[in-house]
Amino acid sequence: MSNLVRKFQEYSGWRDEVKSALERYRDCIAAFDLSDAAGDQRLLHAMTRLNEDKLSIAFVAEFSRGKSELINAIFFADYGQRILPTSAGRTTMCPTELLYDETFPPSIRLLPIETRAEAQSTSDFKAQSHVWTVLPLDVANGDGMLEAFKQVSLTKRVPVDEAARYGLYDKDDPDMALTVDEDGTVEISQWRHAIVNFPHPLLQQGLVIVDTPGLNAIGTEPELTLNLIPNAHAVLFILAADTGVTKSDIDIWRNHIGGGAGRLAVLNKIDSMWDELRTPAEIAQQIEMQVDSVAQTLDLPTQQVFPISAQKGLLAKINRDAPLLAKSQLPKLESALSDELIPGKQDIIRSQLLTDIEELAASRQALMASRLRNVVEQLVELKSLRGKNRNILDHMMKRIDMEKTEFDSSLFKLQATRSVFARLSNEVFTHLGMGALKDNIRGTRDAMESSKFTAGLRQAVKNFFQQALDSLAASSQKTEEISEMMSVMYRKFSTEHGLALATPMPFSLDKYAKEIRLIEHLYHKQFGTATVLTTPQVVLMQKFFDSIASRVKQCFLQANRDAEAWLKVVMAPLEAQIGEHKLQLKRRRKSIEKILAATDSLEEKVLALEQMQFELETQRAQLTRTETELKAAIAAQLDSYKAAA
Ligand SMILES: Nc1nc2c(ncn2[C@@H]2O[C@H](COP(=O)(O)OP(=O)(O)OP(=O)(O)O)[C@@H](O)[C@H]2O)c(=O)[nH]1
Ligand SMILES: [Mg+2]
Repeated sequence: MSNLVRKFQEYSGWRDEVKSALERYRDCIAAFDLSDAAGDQRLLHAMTRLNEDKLSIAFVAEFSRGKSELINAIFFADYGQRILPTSAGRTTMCPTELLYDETFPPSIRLLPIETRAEAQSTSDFKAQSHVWTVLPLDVANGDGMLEAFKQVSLTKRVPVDEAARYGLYDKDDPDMALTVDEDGTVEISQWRHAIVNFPHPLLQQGLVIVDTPGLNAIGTEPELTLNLIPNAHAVLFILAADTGVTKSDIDIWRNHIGGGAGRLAVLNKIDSMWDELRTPAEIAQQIEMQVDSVAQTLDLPTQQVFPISAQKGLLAKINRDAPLLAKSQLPKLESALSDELIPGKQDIIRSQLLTDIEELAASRQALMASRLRNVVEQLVELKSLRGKNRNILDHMMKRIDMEKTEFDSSLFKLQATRSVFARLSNEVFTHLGMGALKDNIRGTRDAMESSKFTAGLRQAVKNFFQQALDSLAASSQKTEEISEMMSVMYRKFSTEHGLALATPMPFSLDKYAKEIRLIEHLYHKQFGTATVLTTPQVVLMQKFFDSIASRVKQCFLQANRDAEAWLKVVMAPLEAQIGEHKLQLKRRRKSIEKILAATDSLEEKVLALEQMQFELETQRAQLTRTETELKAAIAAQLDSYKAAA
């Protein structure tokens, strides 16, 4: 088993542990009657986070550098043959995602290239299953699988105009002109995107592999530029020892990858340097020199450039040839990949989970504490009645009634707050709502179409981003007003009626603003600042806008969901404590009534309360224990990284 596979399994194991600890905590909360809408939602959030946790690795390079071969070598050697097609020249023609979604049968889903003529991005099409061609995948049959995978390299010839319409042909590019046949056609990919649903053990555990086509596909497929590559947890950039670093390699590196966390450079095909007439030391030195030169060109430390032979690595794994596998240096890359990928990913999800849990736990503890306090107070009150006469009991009744009147008048004031709350909630959505965004998208498309000049086009896109950010800012202002108002209410009920309320659940739309700024940044990187764009570049820019619009739409949808969920629960702790307090007042009154009517003896009542106090204390201990266990499960280090940490 490779290092990568082992560590990935460890990571999945950690996730499973956290899931069961979370379930135990949820059961404990439910058993002690401590759940409420806000808490349930937090728990669901954390659970979904764990269930949908994906780790994605993208393989990016010019054509024929060995991306697909490397994927075969790292992940699919157990099948005893190549799974992804590889060959000299261009092979992978469309971006290919390998993943496993158990709600579908194993299959290859293919998006026809013709969809590029429409104003929708690949992500938009993902929700429209009828547009995709679905081929079943017989995973038991290796040859059948190989045949199905060949789809990703299918091409077809279309007239130049048609290719131009898809944004795949640039008349002004002399290199492209060379590809036109006598009959005026060019070769284009048959598919725009492929999603392989494949029950491979690692994919089942949430790994997503993205294979990309070389040859400028990155620049023409906005889905890659704006989504799959920037969002990948690790990106492997592949160069080949036999071609060295070419200008187009450097362009891809600079424009789409660059250094940073989870970005690794691979120098593939070192077997082309295994010259029998040289000593191993000489060969090693040559490889080292090439690594140095790659590191310098890419402006990376040499330790971040991995010399390997994907092909020999694959062969060695299939033939169980350990010396050859070591010589291919593939295991070193696999270790580095898992070290880059897994701890970083774990840290991210860990800190998100802790945020979810900290607040939930604090509010559950507060509820438990207020229950206990109520019982203790009641005990003190009753014990103070020992040996007291009827007059004093009457007086106590009056005091409780007075407290109730005061509380009711606070509740009455809360009504007014509720109506302001409803108004502000509506205002959040006038800015954040999908209607406003759709108008913005439509307006931008119209402006782009009618603008004759590059400057006009740029301005339209610029306005689009600005407007989207303004909407977010306006909604944020409203949610801040709501937060402020709720804080005032929380404080009022805490100080005036002794309710155990901390601060309202915080809320922010910042991460969406950040994401939109990132998309804008990627867009700028792609289109630079050239003052004049050629017609094909304009077509491409429109295609990009489709993807931009789709990603911003996703952002807004998520922001809407978050805001709705928050609005639903921000009142919940207050409501829960109000409920508790009302019940408490009622109980106190009733017990004095009973003592007055001599149906209950004071001592019996005291005993019952003492019993209740004991039970609540036991519950609190168990709640704390389950909570500590959950936090420990989240904080646990993976065995492989313990030594390092
Ligand atoms: N000698 C040698 N050949 C390799 C190695 N890795 C890949 N190749 C060969 O290089 C050719 C291209 O490999 P692919 O995996 O198809 O390259 P790719 O980067 O996926 O290329 P596209 O799909 O066209 O973008 C194939 O013939 C591979 O067998 C290697 O380590 N050594
Ligand atoms: Mg390929």
